[in-house]
Amino acid sequence: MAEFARIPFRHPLSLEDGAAAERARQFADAMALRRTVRDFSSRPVPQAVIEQAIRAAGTAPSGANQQPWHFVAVSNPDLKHRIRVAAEAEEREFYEHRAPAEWLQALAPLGTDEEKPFLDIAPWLIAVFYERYALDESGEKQKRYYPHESTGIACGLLIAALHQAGLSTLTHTPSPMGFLNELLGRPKNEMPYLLLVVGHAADDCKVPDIQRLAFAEIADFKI
Ligand code: IYR
Repeated sequence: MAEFARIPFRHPLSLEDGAAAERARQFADAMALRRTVRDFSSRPVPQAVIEQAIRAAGTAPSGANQQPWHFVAVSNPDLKHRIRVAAEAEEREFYEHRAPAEWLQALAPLGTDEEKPFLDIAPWLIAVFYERYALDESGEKQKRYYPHESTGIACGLLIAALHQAGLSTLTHTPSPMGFLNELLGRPKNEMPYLLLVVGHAADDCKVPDIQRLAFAEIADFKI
């Protein structure tokens, strides 16, 4: 394949070092206030907010620029309910049979169980799919490079975009999630990556009293 033409690029911001550090600090401070929530309000969220957040997600870097992701945003109450019923069936299997004791022990402090009322209550569910492979015009499989990493990065941007728009999320991963292909009409070259629950945190929302690792524990500098 021919190489892409090259076009000039300039970062839209040109900051003095001090201003850069200050903006970086402000962003980190804002993200530090993000919490995963399980208690959602049913307060509606305009579709335009979800659209713009997905637009931000779609700017993620991806292997060979293949952009191997697809987002299905669901606000339809019947469809949300069908997702809930299918997710709870998988979760019941998980909690009662599939999960190893060690995994259940790790989850115990979070108090999660197979009941997923938030799938009905939250105004939006965003199902994120990654392409395992693509199909060209002749139906031949085309390889996708780093689809998990690419889609994971896109999800990080999505979560950050929603947080800064005043919304809360829950990164929900019912397993297996194959039912999402069926309910949402996605082809079988796409695998569900996660189900992001999106909305306003409930007024009486509570979150576990957990801490993030100290900075020194997550980073080293070699200068
Ligand atoms: N998918 C299950 C179990 C679960 C797994 C992890 I890892 C969590 O951090 C939380 C829950 C559920 O959603 O309940």
